[in-house]
Amino acid sequence: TPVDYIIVGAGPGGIITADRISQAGKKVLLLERGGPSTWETGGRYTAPWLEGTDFTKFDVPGLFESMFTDPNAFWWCKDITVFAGCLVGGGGAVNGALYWLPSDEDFSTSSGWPTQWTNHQPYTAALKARLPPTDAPSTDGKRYLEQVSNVVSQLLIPQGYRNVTINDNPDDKDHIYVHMTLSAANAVDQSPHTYKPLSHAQTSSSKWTHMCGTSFETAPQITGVKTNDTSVLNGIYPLNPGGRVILSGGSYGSARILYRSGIGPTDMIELVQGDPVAGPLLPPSSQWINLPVGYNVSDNPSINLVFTHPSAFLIFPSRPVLKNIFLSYDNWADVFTPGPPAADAAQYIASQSGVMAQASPRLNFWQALGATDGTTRWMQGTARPGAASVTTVYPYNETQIFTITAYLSSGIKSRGRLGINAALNALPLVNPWLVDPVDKSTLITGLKDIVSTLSLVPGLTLITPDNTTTIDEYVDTYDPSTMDSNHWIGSNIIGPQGKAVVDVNTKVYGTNNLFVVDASIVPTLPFGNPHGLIMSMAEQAAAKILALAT
Ligand code: 6FA
Ligand code: ABL
Repeated sequence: TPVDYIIVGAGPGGIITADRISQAGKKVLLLERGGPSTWETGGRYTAPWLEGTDFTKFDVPGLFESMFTDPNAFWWCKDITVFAGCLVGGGGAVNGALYWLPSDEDFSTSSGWPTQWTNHQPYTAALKARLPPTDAPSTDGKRYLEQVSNVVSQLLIPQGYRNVTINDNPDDKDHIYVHMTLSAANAVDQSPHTYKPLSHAQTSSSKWTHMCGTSFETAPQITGVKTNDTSVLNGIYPLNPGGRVILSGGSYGSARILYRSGIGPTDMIELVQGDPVAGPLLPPSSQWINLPVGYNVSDNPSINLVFTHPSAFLIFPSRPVLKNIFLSYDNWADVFTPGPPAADAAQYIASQSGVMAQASPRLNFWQALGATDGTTRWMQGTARPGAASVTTVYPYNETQIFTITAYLSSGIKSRGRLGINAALNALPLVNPWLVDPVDKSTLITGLKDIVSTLSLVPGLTLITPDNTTTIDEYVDTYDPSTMDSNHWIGSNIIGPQGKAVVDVNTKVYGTNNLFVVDASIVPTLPFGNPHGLIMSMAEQAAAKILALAT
């Protein structure tokens, strides 16, 4: 049966939008191409040590690093070449859950938002009420595995850094450091799943699994969404008269749906035309809508510094390290299997407290960096025990390594382009990292600042880069594919007609009833990891869409 709204994609953008629109009494269908994730959504995939409990892999924050090491990684979209979550919750179900409420600057006109968006506070307050942040996610209020925090704060304090609770005042962020911050005091509810669109009586027949919104029927007036569902006529889910479609497929996913529907740059639509399945579904070329879908893309460039310190960063101190047998034994490699020591596992299962109640990061910090072109850039640092890779001439002990990831955030000028290839896989076409020379020189300045007080911390050694490589050389030769921060925005940028893809109400230019609400409309990167901003944006977008006359 036809519905008022079809929302395509159940990530942080889609879940919140579906929830708020269904709360307003509209009939909403939420289509998600992936399968379930958390227990509550029907997911059952879990670590052996959690068998018999109600905790899936996607419920337990401490399993985060195993997202990258598990050979059965069904949650990553197989047709997108960068990390993207294809399951209920989208990236929000598989990410590190670092959670920063947006600052006023993040939603300012100087950050590219239309004036009508700058009053974000009521929406951010609604988000905060629904998903309260905490910097002590373990339910017993204690912080675990804090050696990295202690060492890194010794590095930062002499540089003038202060310890604050960032989500109490997101505008105060220069030279601050904060503890690992997640949403919700209950460590299980750390994802946008706490918005439960299905729990509202008004929501009907949401489809959560294995649906794929591919293209629309008859733009500019969309009458339905074509899917791969063979149980409905021609795979088409129809809209009521006056109904609307909202794309929330993520920066890559939503762009691809638009190309497949004849919306975007001609070169991308021509690739669709060449595909034997998708080509015949395109509207005639006279109806294509030429918009800069995939341009204006931004992602934080991130550079890892790896250190050692004689405090052991054993993830599980109660378990002896099997030296010489499996050197990286304690670099999160064992959280999934064999799992934490019995006491830590029991503690988590009984009360969601302890080491497993947090993802790997322990400390975050921010600094404003003046730049030679007059535009201030911000740098975020994230410190965590362990390392994804180490390149060094020094001997080192694997149980004593930790990583600071330095991200360039607000103020970035570099832009790239994303799109599809002939196989219709989505991928970066032009890398967005450090294209602007001042972005690059500013990040280098920031990295040098981080290590400027190294000699003040007894026992602390920078091992990657080592003393055969300067910071400048290290950045110059850094593999761009490992600079990816997974924070893609901008492919369906909001803004004025002629320059942007969506208008002030998130409606796609040239269409009557097609909207986009996900990371792709965000014009510039916020100061921190983006899903807090994306969720506040979805709160605001839902209100704007509902306020539009049909
Ligand atoms: N952001 C943070 O704020 N903090 C973090 O710690 C953090 N960590 C990570 C991280 O560790 C990884 C590995 C990744 C990949 C991202 C991280 N991020 C973090 C970024 C954050 O997760 C993303 O910015 C955020 O999830 C973007 O939200 P969106 O709603 O814009 O998009 P998603 O990709 O999350 O969701 C799209 C959904 O649509 C997916 O469920 C997908 O399966 C579905 N979909 C796509 N195409 C579809 C189609 N054709 N039909 C039906 N469904 C479709
Ligand atoms: C984020 O916002 C980033 O998108 C992730 O890349 C980051 O996690 C999390 N937050 C946590 O800070 C890192 C992992 O810690 C690494 O082990 C992994 O190699 C990397 O993501 C892959 O991008």
